[in-house]
Amino acid sequence: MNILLIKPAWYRAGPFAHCVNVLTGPLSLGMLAALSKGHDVTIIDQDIEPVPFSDAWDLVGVTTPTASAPAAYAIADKFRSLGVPVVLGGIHPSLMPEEALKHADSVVVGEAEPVWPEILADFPRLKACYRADTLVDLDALPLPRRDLFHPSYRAAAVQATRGCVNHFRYCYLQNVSWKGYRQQSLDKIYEDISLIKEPYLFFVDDNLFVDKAYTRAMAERITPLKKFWSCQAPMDVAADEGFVRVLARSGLAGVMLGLDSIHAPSRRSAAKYDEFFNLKHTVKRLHAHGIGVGAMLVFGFDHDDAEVFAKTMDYLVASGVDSAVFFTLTPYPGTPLFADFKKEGRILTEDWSCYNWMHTVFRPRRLFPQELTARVQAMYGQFARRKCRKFLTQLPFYVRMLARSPRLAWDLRHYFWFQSRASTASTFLENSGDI
Ligand code: B12
Repeated sequence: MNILLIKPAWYRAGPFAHCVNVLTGPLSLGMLAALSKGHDVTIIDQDIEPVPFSDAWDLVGVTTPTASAPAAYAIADKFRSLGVPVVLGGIHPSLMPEEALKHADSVVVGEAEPVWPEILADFPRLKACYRADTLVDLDALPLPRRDLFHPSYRAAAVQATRGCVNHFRYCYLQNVSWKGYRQQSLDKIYEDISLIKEPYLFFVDDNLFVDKAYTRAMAERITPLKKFWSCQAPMDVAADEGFVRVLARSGLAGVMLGLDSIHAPSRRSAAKYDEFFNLKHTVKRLHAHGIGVGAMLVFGFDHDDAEVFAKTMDYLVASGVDSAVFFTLTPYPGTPLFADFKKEGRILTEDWSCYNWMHTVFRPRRLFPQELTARVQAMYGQFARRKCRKFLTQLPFYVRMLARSPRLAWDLRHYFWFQSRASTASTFLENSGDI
């Protein structure tokens, strides 16, 4: 069979329009390709190349989270009008299978691995819905077909674990049957990484730090492979200096810390009860080992008012973080947060393309919707300006980074020197007719 797998575009729009390189290839599609032994598979990332619409394909599979669902549906509709059957999968179709089915011949709910072989066997008589009822054993999976990815990606996506133990009210994972936490054996992850040519890895794990003993053993195991890697991390990642040393030795180059909010009532409302570690101390410890630190902040919780922005900025700048991303709280369908807002009549739009953490899609308690969007986007410019002024205080870290690896320091210069996205963001808001 001639199978086409597609990741719809999202990079080319909004505040990320300036991104010249898509960071990593779509791991889900690499996995589907690996499960399609004996078939001809093509993977297309619409951020990099146009979708080859034609009736020459036997089967099309499209992956999508919520924000690119309308784009995925448009692609699916076009192929179906050409008579090519389409299977939709990924986070959004898994959460909204009935909606997705309006645009597909078949929808996969949950992890693809248990059902994809069945789909290929059933073809052309596909069932409307395939549900993965069993949790995938990560060691039983084939290695993803990264060789089918476009060569322009800057880093390779890797996944050591799946699932999570947290219960954040804005995360989709807590209610789904494939939430269960699983680890890949150290042998398997070593084998996977040893075959990767790129020097940089991005761990896409839902939460790589659920079991720190595992993470430590994994880091020790991959150290000889001499890769550089980054990942998202919780606030307590640097609580144990020995752990940080092992991570740095294994090539950890940067972490994005999921702070969410510096405002305790807001963190509590997200059911984020983790102890809020001193950010300055965390940054200092990570920097001492040459590890860059980014912070991820979310605004729009019910306790957030106009003052939280300035307080957050002061806190961030004082902490010495290298970069930061600022998000508008986004109630994804399938989360308790969405259910609550819906019940309260606070959802402003169900145009999923706006569910990208950049728009305000609900009515905040203590801010106007447009005000929340504008204030969040303004944080980028403010952070860049304040950080520039603080540059000299961070010089020792850059020097250490350079000593650790001149190549790493050069390749990550944009990350560490942080480019302002303010101008792009404001153009985006002007053009988007913000809701
Ligand atoms: C890597 C990543 C990114 C990368 C994507 C790189 C790439 N080339 O794909 C980048 C940084 C670009 C990114 C951006 C964003 N992301 Co993101 N990202 C992730 C992350 C960490 C990993 C995704 C991944 O590769 N997983 C590993 C694969 C194997 O799992 P999977 O994708 O779930 O696929 C499995 C199943 O879903 C299914 N499946 C998937 N696709 C298909 C297709 C078919 C046909 C079939 C049959 C089955 C199937 O089978 C797969 C194997 O079991 C996830 C969290 C996570 N751990 O999953 C968040 C996540 C997907 N991102 C999320 C968000 C919110 C965003 C942003 C909106 C945030 C932002 N403003 O920056 C943007 C917008 C993205 C968009 N397309 O619109 C949310 C999505 C929530 C939602 N309801 O949509 C997630 C789930 C994080 C979270 N917990 O909230 N992201």
